[in-house]
Amino acid sequence: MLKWCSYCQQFLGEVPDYDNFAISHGACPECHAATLEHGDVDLTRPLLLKAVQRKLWTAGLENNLAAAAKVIDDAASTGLRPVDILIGMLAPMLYQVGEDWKKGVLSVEQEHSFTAFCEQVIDLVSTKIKLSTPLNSTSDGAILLMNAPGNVHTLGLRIIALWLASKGKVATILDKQYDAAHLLKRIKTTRTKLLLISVALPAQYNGVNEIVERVAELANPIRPRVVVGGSAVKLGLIPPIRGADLMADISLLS
Ligand code: B12
Ligand SMILES: [Zn+2]
Repeated sequence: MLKWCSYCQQFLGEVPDYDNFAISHGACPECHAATLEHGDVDLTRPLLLKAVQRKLWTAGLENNLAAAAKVIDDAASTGLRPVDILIGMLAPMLYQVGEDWKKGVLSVEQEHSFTAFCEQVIDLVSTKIKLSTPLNSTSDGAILLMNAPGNVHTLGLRIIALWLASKGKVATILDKQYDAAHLLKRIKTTRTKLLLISVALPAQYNGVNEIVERVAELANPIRPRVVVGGSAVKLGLIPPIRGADLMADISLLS
């Protein structure tokens, strides 16, 4: 489920079940403290979140980018962060599209059209985030993001890079397949501290395992932390990988 703060409307992360994309409400630590103090509860907030989600879904089905831009702008004017809309609404919509496509509710063309729409929404939000990222943002050391060998699902990587950017962390997406030798060289030259690998299908497990084994051969100060996520992890389809942490939700990283 998708947990949002009912008060300031920040996306707080996902909670099990990870294949249920209903919005659940909670309070972030700041708002929790404030509600204990003042005791006031604003029930209009959860309603607003659901309306944003519904309008965005309709815009996606109609491939209406202008409508999506308006939904995002209107939501932003009430305090919703565009990046939270991506990670807490758009990403789960893509999951829903996958389910609907599997059940035959959506055709392959509709699935492709929705995916292309999401690419454009990410482009849109990407410009907004670049505008609003503080200039003095710092990075904890290089972060590299890559797909598991053979994984062609690219939207997740883009959303994660934007989410990290919103936290002032610069992450580079390796957009072509690197062989292990190139990857290790890149890790050394960029002093990578964190390697994030995205795996969509269980069949991509072996390729990830091989990469993790090679990274594990690096000496300690050079060796980055390796975190593996993606839909195969979220849905519990792959076993643990020695030398890497499996993480269902990127917001667990902070
Ligand atoms: C769009 C899509 C495609 C597009 C991709 C286009 C593109 N440019 O990305 C295309 C048509 C190319 C495609 C192809 C295939 N797809 Co596809 N696809 C999808 C769909 C509908 C959406 C994917 C997506 O973008 N999701 C949204 C993103 C944001 O989610 P995400 O990648 O999981 O990332 C989030 C988290 O997992 C996490 N995360 C991701 N990576 C990482 C990494 C780390 C370190 C961490 C911490 C977190 C993290 O953060 C992200 C933000 O929340 C999914 C449905 C689904 N359940 O996701 C199916 C889906 C993933 N595809 C599926 C399949 C079967 C395929 C194909 C094999 C064949 C097919 N029939 O379409 C091929 C082969 C792909 C391959 N070799 O990798 C299946 C996988 C089934 C399974 N569990 O094994 C799914 C689940 C559809 C389904 N319901 O059956 N696909
Ligand atoms: Zn809050």
